[in-house]
Amino acid sequence: MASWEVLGKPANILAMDRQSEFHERIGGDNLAALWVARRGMDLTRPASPAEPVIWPYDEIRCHLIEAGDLVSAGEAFRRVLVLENPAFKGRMQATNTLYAGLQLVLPGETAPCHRHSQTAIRFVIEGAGGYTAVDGERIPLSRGDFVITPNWTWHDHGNRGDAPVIWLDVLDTPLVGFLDTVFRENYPKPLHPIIRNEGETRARYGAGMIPVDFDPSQNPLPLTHYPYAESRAALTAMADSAPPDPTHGLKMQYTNPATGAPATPTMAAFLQHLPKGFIGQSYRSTESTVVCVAEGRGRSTIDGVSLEWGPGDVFVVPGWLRHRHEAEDEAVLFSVSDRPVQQALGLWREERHGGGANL
Ligand code: GTQ
Repeated sequence: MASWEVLGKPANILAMDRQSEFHERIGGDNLAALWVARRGMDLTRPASPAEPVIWPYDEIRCHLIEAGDLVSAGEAFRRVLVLENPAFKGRMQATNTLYAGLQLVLPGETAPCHRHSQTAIRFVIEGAGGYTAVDGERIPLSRGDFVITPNWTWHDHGNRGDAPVIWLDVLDTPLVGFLDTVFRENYPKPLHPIIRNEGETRARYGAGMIPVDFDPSQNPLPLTHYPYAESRAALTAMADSAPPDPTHGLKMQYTNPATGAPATPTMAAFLQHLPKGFIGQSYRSTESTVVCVAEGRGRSTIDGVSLEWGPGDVFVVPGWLRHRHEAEDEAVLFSVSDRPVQQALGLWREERHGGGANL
């Protein structure tokens, strides 16, 4: 550069030129200048790139049934339509930490056995006669049932009924991937042999008792099946006996019966009752959440975006965005979030705002 050009520039522009030249040059040595890299960033609060987004069940179901014509569960391994947040196009993420998908198993089909280091949560949206087999025990699935596939357990699925079975899968895949801890293995045969009676695990761990010498370190997630009939009956009884929380309605967390901890180490699951006509107060917390509508119709407003929902719809509430729920009819929401990870690390925060319409 000729010296008169340099001399013709104001001093601050010159300094900027030198800084960016410096920044570029040190980049070659795998270095970055913190004061340049952070320029203009708001570091005072989380800013999730995830968008509030809804997948209407009628639409996804249509595509899923079409997929049922195109590919068998055996061929596909898992016949799943992935719910991809537009903010994470091509990355199979509903939120920064959670994967979500809708899985279809047709009558008579089975989906082959495998295991992986991700934990899976399933919530049954439609159909009877479906089952998942976890480490050789078949768990029969009805609508609204919540079932866990703990990480590194063998699992295959099937449908013994005469109608399609559809459920929501939520896995901690993005988180486990971020930590570079992904392992996966196929079982040498299509199905794991049945080595336990149906209902055995629920009998042992689901009746408010625990074997006398139970050691949680040997069996960190003893209970894997939470039938809707029981969870819904509990919500009904409580909703009849106590006023709803102004923000959440009546929100209950599924727990590990042996420890009282959240349902899984990485993902918490919740069932929430909103009375007819409920208008929730606005709220935010740092966790990111996938919600599936079990019953009723209503609307959630998330960071000013209004999402109308009905049965089977799935939507995302990204972390730290103000939101509130409104129920037209009596409604029940099932949801999964990454709260246990944030709480274990001392990072979880929440903020209540008060006022029904202050978004
Ligand atoms: O059912 O095992 O949606 O492994 C994604 C990965 C379901 C499953 C998914 C999986 C499964």
